[in-house]
Amino acid sequence: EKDVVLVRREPGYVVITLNRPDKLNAFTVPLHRELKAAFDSAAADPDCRAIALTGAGRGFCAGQDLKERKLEPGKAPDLGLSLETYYNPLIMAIRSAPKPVLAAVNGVAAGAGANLALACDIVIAARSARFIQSFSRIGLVPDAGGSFTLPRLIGEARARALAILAEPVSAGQALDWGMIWDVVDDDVLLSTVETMAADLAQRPTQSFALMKQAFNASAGNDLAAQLRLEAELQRQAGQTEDYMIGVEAFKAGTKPQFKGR
Ligand code: T3D
Repeated sequence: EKDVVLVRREPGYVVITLNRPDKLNAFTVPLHRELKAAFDSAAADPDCRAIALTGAGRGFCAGQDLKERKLEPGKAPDLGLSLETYYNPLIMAIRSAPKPVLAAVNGVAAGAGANLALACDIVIAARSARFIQSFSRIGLVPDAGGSFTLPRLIGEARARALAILAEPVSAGQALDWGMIWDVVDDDVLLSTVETMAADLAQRPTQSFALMKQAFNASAGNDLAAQLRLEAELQRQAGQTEDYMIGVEAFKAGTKPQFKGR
């Protein structure tokens, strides 16, 4: 298979497309490798100030490619190793990328594919998309951060039931539950997300990088620790060029021309 991940550079942002449409963009080792490389390069590129993630064809991502798992009696594969090697570093990279990551969920998002989307900062789904915590259908547990993100996004009751029942959640239901940011008609999904990415690319990227640190840490902090962290991050934000630009523009009544630093 060739080009299982496509990268399109646009002014200010990058669109990364999972590209195994016939397999609903299920994860194979080559897909993992190409995706991580594409993501890391976009995350490190100062000219890229937002990253959009989407899928080719009718699916967003169907999670692990189950046909890649050759099962022999008495020789279980080490799935923990698969998570440690591929899934966990990818999720950490999305969460720690110093810029907003947008998921354009164009169709079904199942298993690790659903949780890949939920790890992103802003999730916009096509009306026809659905999210499935399909793990229990094959005897597994939620991974790719799902047991972390889901209860925080939609609460324990819904998170636990979704994981146990493995029932699909429509884009509309996901929106009602606060699992995602927005739902749009299928034909305008990518243009909507790209318009947002282009807009974010004009905004103060450092403030996004720092606030991601704050949100990432808040799950494990008590209030006092989080307030200390906010003070530290605000100290850093206050030293950026964009803070000066923002305040000066406010005082002058003009539109700020942020530089992303
Ligand atoms: O192993 C580890 O490393 C541990 C990590 C695990 C992480 C995980 O993600 S575990 C969960 C794995 N994913 C699933 O269990 C989902 C499996 N797929 C489905 O349940 C269904 O395909 C969907 C509900 C996602 C979509 O259903 P539908 O009816 O719209 O499409 P389909 O006909 O089932 O799929 C279309 C094609 O994609 C089909 O191929 P074919 O027959 O046309 O050649 C199907 O086999 C293929 N496909 C879909 N999902 C996967 C897949 N092939 C391999 N692996 C898949 N996960």
